[in-house]
Amino acid sequence: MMEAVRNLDVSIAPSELVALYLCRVGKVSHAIEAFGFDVATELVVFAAKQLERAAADIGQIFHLGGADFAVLAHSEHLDEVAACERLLACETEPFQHGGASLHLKLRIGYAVFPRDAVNAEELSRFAARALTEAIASRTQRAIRFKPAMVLAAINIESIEDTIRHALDRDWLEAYFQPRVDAMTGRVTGFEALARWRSLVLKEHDTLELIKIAERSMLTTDIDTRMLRLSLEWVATLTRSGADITVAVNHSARSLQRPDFASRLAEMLSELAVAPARLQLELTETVLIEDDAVIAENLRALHRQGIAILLDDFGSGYSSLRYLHELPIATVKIDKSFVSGLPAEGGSRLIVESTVQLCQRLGKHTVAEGVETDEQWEYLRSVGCEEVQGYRIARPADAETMRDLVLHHLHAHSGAVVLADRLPESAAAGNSVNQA
Ligand code: G
Ligand code: MN
Repeated sequence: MMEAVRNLDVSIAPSELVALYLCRVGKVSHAIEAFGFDVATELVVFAAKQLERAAADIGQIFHLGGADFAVLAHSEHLDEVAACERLLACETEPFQHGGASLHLKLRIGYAVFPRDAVNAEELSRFAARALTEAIASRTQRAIRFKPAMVLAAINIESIEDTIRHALDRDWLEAYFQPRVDAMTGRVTGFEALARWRSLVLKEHDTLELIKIAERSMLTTDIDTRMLRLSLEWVATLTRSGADITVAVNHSARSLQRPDFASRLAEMLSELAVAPARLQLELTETVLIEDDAVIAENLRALHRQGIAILLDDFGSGYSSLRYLHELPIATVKIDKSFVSGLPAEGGSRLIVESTVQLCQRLGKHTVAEGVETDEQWEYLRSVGCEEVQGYRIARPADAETMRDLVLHHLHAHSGAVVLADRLPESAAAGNSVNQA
């Protein structure tokens, strides 16, 4: 029978060409659940025999434990693709048990010395990394290691550390970007956007960082920090007489905390900010989590008078049922639909039907990523109530945006009107087309 794992402590001569194939037999846990441990063990033994036969003219085979096997091939003339095919061919013969037959499901990750790895230790680590990819893949059953796989893995951990470090040092900054009434240019609210002072983090795409932070619950810390910065900002401006609101992005993770709404209420009273000054932006993923705690938190926020904006609408799995059932005041149409306006027929169709749907559901619509006059005018003509984007104002740091607000503040009404930013036709008093 094959050797055990400790013998896989391979020594490689520098001149050699060595391939290490790690092979996982799938469906073993399925077999345990369906037939019990004994049958699952039989399945593994069956797979071992099949693999041993297939590996005979490829190299040495080892059982690594559980459902994992390794084939080590020392050869000058190695065809890795053919070797994988031969191993995968074991799937054709089914495992028989009491009249039921089960086809093996194999996944292979492999790496080659010296092209992929510089020593034996790297070779086994990198092959294992490739196996993880193969197990996750829907389309490929055998995957060769690529350097990008470890780069991604290393980065994720060091990025998590960097985010923690940056939070500890107050390197998270809130930028603000206004949304305005599409007709009048009156500021309807600001969106708070996270920006990092850390040079390393600046290199990374914000969305990518949030995804990484989401894996480790760091998003809740980021959300809380952004919330505080935003409320402090809005409190200062409110004291100067500005009638404004601020919308803070929140991840599903934050909304999953049962005490979320009560902690939020505490922060509002601590900073003396009226709940109506705060809005929360949530992405569709928050809704598709279909989580009772999230739904309850959303209702509690609604009762407190905090409006919910649904972000990036249309970019993911828009669930119309939740849009209808949950207290969502405003829908933000994703900028990917705005960028093609007004020329692109598909975008027009989506934007117009979203606006109509929202009107019938009694919700406001905001278009994000508005960069041109044409986009703005088109959106206005189809009844989209608010616009946000570079055309109106780029996101800016707290101080810059505060100055802009104070500059455009109507002292007696508290309204902030960016009339000087309206498209020419609107500023000249041309009124809306009938949609
Ligand atoms: O997903 P969300 O809507 O929160 O994304 C906001 C992001 O979009 C921010 O990073 C912001 O800087 C960016 N953004 C804001 N306005 C525009 C715009 O007009 N065009 C583009 N391309 N990006 C924008
Ligand atoms: Mn947003």
